[in-house]
Amino acid sequence: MEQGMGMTGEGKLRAVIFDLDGVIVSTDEFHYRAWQKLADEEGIYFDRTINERLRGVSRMESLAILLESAVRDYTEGEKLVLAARKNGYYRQFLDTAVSSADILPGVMPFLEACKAAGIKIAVGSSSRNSPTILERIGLTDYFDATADGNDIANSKPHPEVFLLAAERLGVPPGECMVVEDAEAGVAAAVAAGMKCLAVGSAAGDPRAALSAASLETVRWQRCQGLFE
Ligand code: B16
Ligand code: MG
Repeated sequence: MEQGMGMTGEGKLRAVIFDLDGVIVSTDEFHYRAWQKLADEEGIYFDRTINERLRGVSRMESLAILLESAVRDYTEGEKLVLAARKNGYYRQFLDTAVSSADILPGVMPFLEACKAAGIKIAVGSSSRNSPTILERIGLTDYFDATADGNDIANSKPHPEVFLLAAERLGVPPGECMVVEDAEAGVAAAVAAGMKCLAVGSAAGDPRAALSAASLETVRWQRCQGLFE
């Protein structure tokens, strides 16, 4: 069940910015498997609990978290090689295992309802693989704007990717809502001056204006209510 905090907003809801991995598509599982494979090969302890800290943060920052459990130091050059290896494993999953069947439950009806209501939609993702993922799931050109890891200098929890998405939509931050599955993403949304709907792993985050297990149980009208 969705739970709201009844926060008062500054304007109308005019745009929704969606995180990609873990919100629109279940690629978060493939990130996990790729990091786990790398960690196993390197003899570094890694598990799903540590993996939760990687949600929404950049590739190199994710590697730094993984290397906290390493028994030796890695040079900057070695780190770049490890990150490239992990990305290679991840891209194998993208190329062979990801399709529109991996779009998460409730996503397409929610997106369609936003479009029908005249609410603009964008993607705001830390991932540099975002264009490939959108192509794999058949949603290239579906959104009014996209901003991703290729466009920004600062990854979530910095607000840059959401502010850029809002700018590309031409909508002020106070009239945008972000949908996120990561702690870092909820923090980024709040730092951008946007309300946040937390789903999946982030559901229940006290900084979010609304939480739900998935988009399946949320109607956009409920989100609009946060802005009235
Ligand atoms: P890449 P999001 C994030 O995407 C993932 O949640 C995070 O696990 C990943 O490390 C990051 O993208 C960078 O991804 O290695 O593909 O550039 O959740 O912001 O859509
Ligand atoms: Mg995510």
